[in-house]
Amino acid sequence: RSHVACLSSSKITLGREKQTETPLRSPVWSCNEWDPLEEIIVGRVEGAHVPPFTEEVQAITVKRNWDFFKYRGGQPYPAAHLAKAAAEIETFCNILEQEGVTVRRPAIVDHSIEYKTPDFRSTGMHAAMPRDILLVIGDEIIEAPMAWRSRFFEYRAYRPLIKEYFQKGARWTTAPKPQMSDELYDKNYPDENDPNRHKITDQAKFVTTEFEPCFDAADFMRAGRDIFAQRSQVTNYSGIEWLKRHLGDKYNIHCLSFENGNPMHIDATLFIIAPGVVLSNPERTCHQIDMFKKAGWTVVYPPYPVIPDSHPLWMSSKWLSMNVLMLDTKRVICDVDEIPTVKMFEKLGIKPITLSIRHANSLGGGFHCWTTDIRRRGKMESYL
Ligand code: ABU
Repeated sequence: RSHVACLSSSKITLGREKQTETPLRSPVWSCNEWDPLEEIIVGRVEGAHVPPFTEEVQAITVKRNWDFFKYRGGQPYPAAHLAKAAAEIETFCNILEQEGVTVRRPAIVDHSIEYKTPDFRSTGMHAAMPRDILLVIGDEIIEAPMAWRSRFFEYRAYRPLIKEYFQKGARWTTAPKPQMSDELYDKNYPDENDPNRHKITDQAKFVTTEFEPCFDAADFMRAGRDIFAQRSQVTNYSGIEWLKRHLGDKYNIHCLSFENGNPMHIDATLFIIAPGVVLSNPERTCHQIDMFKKAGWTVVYPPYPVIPDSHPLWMSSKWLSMNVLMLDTKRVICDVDEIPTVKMFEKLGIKPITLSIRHANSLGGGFHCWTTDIRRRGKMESYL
């Protein structure tokens, strides 16, 4: 297999004399969003809790949902809604397995427990969106530091899997944990409904400050040695800089910006579906789109989403329609009801495998957010 390039050996020294040479082949290998998918982690609905309504949560939520967060913060999401979401995610897992993908799941943990650090107190949220927290670059799993206090301990749900992958040869890094003290947040940040929000984000002002590095993994879109990042409400410049220095000269981190008053996670804004083919959200103009065009890439503007206003999306925009999962360059998992998007893929010669995870969408993510790649067959290449 092509990821033989990541074969490594570890020398284990036991006491003074004993030395064993153990050849390791990482079970983790994923370089981009489109190589043939072999193994994936799918998030969990079980135990999902509404995060406390802190400034970082308020900054990204629309006013009509504020009462929901104010009254339910720290409590479980509505049970009937969660039951439907759980059934959808089970179906999603079954479809992935039918398509030949090994599916792994995070542990069930209790997100209701209140925790207190020297800097803050909070309850947890969920282990629904592995894409937000785990960034796989080649054979390395990087645990993102996150930026929400309610997500500080989210990594715990993934540790049984990560330890297993580590024991089998994967590299494992935890980015520096932020203190998440008050200095990380702008308490006076204008809310999502402020007509000046676009101008504010254009001036690179976000609810998170540069007090310390923070980032969510979902603010990075991988194309081999080219990785596209955005400064967002949860990813700051020092977080991007940390990743850049950590990965070193072999990788190019391209920092992009968009016309978007509420950036949080790049994968419903810019999505690379094949070598040199990028979906660019038509409502969120990419200021650097010429970079792709000059490099000969095809830029595709996906159609507007059709999800009705009446459907609750507590944590995201409707653009989850373009938050798809590529099984390879010829098969994509996308929403059965997003007919214009389905047709776009058919036109591109990509077979849509469709289902609905609408109730699961309400927790903040589409198929890409609900998963993280563990293994795709392919090589680490440069595309720009
Ligand atoms: N967490 C992905 C959602 C991003 C968005 O709605 O733009």
